[in-house]
Amino acid sequence: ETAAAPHTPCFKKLSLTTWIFIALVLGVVVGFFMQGAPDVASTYIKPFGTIFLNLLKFICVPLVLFSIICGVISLDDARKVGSIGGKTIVLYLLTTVFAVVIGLVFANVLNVGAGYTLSAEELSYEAAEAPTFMDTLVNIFPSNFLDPMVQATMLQVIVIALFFGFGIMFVGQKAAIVKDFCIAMSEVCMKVMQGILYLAPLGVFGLLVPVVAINGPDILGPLMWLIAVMAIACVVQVAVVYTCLIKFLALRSPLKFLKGEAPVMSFAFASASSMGTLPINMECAEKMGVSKGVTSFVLPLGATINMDGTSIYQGICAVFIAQVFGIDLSIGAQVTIVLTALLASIGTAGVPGSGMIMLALVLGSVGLPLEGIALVAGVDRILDMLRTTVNVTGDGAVAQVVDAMEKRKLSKRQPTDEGAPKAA
Ligand code: DAS
Repeated sequence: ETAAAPHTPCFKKLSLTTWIFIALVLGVVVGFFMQGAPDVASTYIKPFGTIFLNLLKFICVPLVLFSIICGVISLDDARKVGSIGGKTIVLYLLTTVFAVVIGLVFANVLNVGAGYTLSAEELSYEAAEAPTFMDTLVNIFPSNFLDPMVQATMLQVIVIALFFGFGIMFVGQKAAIVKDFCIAMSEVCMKVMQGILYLAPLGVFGLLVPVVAINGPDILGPLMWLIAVMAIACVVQVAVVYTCLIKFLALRSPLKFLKGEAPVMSFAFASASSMGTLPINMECAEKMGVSKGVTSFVLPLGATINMDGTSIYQGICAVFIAQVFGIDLSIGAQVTIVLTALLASIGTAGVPGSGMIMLALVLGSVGLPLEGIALVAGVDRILDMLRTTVNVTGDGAVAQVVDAMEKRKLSKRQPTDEGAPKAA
């Protein structure tokens, strides 16, 4: 007699995504019914959201520090693989800059958060004078090693991570123990972050209920519009930036690429995890003719440091939060967002929810209130599915370009058959 399979309670079968969606719906419903008692929502429910936000802020510094150090160390292979590495890094940086700019342009042009200002109670945040670009440039560089960690001055934490990452890389073998420590710590921080993200349903519920109870369900309108603007910007990034890359640099068919990349995009959308999608991205790239040498370097590196969708998300959410809090973002501040989102994308882990953690970094860099994360946390999973899809598609597009360039270079070096010297 076959042993009865152990009964798994249905709630254990639900994925984190499902739990977050349940928390989202419950948060809206409970918030709706608590409009008559917003103080109760703020006193007894909001703390659970605050705890979740505090945990995100707590893990942000070590996660950014060690994942950027590891991101830089992984470039060491780029140095070793020579031209493939150089092309890959330049293309990744370029697509990320395009992504942030597209995010900012659409956020401003489509007024992602305008028409809605949070009630006075929510404006606990005093709009600090947005720093000028030059101030930001000077303030990027730390004058102390520990203070940026303690104060979570994220741009300075990133600069420290970049300096130490390159330091470890150039010291080489003598720094092997430091390199191993940083790689281990990056893994530990990612595991801690994943643990924190298991609290996301509770956090989303705790954040959303008081927002809906105090502001009424019409806050949902701007959140739906936020998702729509994000989706539009993501489609533009894929349909314009990646299509141009494939057509004009890889000299290949964009439609053929998108067809071959469809399984990758679907899995990324469902899983919201670049790391989880990496094996499928590598398999599809090879099926589309990309050489193993290129896929085995370009795609793992991309899943680690190339997050174009996340960069779009950072730009759009920063403008959304600024507009909802009635804060004008100067051009200097928006340029700072481009820089920070670019650097943050290197430190964003390819796992669900990591972009929201990095949003704290971007908001902090231009003096925006981190409480704004409470607004977008409720729909973050939907935004994450969109941004992860773009992240992996960008990796796949760059792999096509690097592969095509390498093959063109090789064919120029090897005389063609008719020109080849006759075999002896
Ligand atoms: N979900 C992350 C990824 O896997 C991206 C993010 O959270 O921004 O790429």
